Amino acid sequence: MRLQALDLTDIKARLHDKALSLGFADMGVTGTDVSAEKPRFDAWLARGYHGSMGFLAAHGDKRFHADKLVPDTRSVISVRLDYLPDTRTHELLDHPEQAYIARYALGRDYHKLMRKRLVQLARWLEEVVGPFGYRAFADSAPVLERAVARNAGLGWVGKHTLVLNRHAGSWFFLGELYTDLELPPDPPQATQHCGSCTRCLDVCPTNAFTGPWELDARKCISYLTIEHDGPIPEPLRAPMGNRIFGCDDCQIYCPWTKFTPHTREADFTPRHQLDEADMVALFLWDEATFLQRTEGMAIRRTGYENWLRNLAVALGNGSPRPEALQALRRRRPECSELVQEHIDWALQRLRAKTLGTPARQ
Ligand code: B12
Ligand code: SF4
Ligand code: SF4
Repeated sequence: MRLQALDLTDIKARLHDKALSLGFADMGVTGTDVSAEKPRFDAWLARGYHGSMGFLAAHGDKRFHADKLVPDTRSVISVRLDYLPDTRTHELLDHPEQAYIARYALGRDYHKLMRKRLVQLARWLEEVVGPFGYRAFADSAPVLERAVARNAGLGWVGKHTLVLNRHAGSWFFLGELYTDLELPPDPPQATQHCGSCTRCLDVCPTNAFTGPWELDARKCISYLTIEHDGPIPEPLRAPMGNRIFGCDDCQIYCPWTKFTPHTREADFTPRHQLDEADMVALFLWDEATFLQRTEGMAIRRTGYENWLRNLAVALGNGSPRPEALQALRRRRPECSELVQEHIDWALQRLRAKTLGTPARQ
């Protein structure tokens, strides 16, 4: 069907309303070309900042041209979905006996929910314009989601590299619909409102930023606790504190996150009180409990061994309370070599704290 430009402007406005009624916080439209990002992206890869995330180095040029990933794509619809539940954030970081899990991961895994919603949006559009080609993505394909969102006018890329805007901060997920419809594009977000602020760079516990807008992912706690298998480099263990899955510090202390509304998605409500969980209790979960309690959640993807590894580090960063020492000693014999090494590191630190001697980092 050939639609007139005027119709498409009207349809886009109705599509925007529909997106909001489906629970998205905002929607914008952009074209297929993000090749302006290629030199920056390639330089980032060349420095090895992606660590073991080989998927970022794969897929050739598909990331920079939407129509190379999905042939015939003419417009990209970009959406954002607020996820911050009504829970504590920075307050928890001062309680080493409690585990800090990134606030995005406390409820249902967002990937499926986002894609399902995007397909609902596409089906609505199909009812209006007739059959058209589309594909829905949310963190599931070689898409430069942040550059796409900025180009679609949803916000600016902050110095912490996340997309944020003045009404919501950055506590939202991004998703896209690639379509073969030629929808009128929105103006890109031209101004960024970070100004002279550098708070995100200053508060990062592991100093993972090499400068504004550039992150060495290998040092980021999110990478270390979720994406990285194997031992956590020793110098980065102490700064991890009680963060056992992901990290939010660069968002928590950003002045724009003062304006973040709490999510309206019931699916993002924290499960099993994981927003305030006791570290020792989590460490004592056996594998069956881990699998059962994390079913349908992003946390499950890190795997049980990495879960225990992360908890061992966080226990070592806590106080030498008897329950922590006992739990570490009790579980040690049944753990893998990798986890045992992290338990030994933790026990050594806790012993040093008991004796008041400096611990090795
Ligand atoms: C790999 C990845 C990670 C890695 C690397 C992060 C990174 N900064 O690259 C790790 C595991 C560390 C990570 C962590 C997190 N992630 Co992540 N991650 C991704 C993923 C899969 C790819 C990102 C990527 O391509 N990185 C490579 C770098 C080089 O690209 P880039 O930062 O996008 O930058 C490009 C452009 O934006 C542009 N650019 C960037 N800055 C600037 C500045 C200027 C001035 C200009 C002109 C251009 C420009 O140039 C770059 C090169 O092309 C995306 C999903 C996706 N497909 O996009 C989610 C994604 C970025 N992650 C997300 C989230 C929520 C997180 C965490 C908050 C999770 C947590 N709480 O633990 C943290 C935040 C850490 C941080 N400060 O980035 C969300 C971000 C949503 C948002 N509001 O922006 C995404 C979009 C997933 C989603 N669908 O919602 N993540
Ligand atoms: S998520 Fe945490 S570790 Fe990663 S860049 Fe942000 S503050 Fe640093
Ligand atoms: S903390 Fe400051 S520099 Fe960082 S993203 Fe927020 S406003 Fe920008």
